[in-house]
Amino acid sequence: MDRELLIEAVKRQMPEKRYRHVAGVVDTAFVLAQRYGGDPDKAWLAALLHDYAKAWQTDRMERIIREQGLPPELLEYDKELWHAHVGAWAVREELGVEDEEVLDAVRYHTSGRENMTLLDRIVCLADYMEPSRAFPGVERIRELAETNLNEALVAGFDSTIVHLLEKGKTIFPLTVLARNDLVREIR
Ligand code: DGI
Ligand code: FE
Ligand code: FE
Ligand code: FE
Repeated sequence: MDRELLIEAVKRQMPEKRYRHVAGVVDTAFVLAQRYGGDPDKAWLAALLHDYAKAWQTDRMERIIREQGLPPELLEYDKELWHAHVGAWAVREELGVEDEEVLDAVRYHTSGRENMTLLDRIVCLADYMEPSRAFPGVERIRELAETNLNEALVAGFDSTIVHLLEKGKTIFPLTVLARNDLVREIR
């Protein structure tokens, strides 16, 4: 599918405001790919698709998780985690995306995972720091991202984990594994 058609397909899934975030992630991921030696075409595509299912109804996502063999333990954790896995399933199903690296970057963009690929890291970090993001600590993440991909990403996961702790929420195990893994790599 050509780029214009993909963009139109993504726009149809979400309100305009959410698409502005997606466009910010696309630009940021492209810059990060150039800075850190990632594949700019894959970064573009994974970033465009990363929130494909973000605005889908909760019951639709739940049904897909149950019926399409996605990890059932997702249902025991925050609903905010679901769109990443459902999105990876959906872009294969609906848009014919078969590139496993791109699908993984979509699938793990929220939680992270152990042994994140460079593409996983680029998309996840771009999602944290794209220009329209505003949360405590985002400036620090942008600064770190100038020179150190892994340190910036740890700062991102740390901010999410702190936020979840403050709200008394559960933490999906992959997020802890992702963070530990990156901390060990930095040392
Ligand atoms: O989809 P976006 O809003 O662009 O960003 P995202 O997919 O990174 O984040 C979705 C939200 O998921 C984020 O605000 C925090 C929330 N969340 C809930 N439980 C967890 C979690 N995020 C992570 N990484 N780990 C969790 O266990
Ligand atoms: Fe997301
Ligand atoms: Fe994220
Ligand atoms: Fe996002």
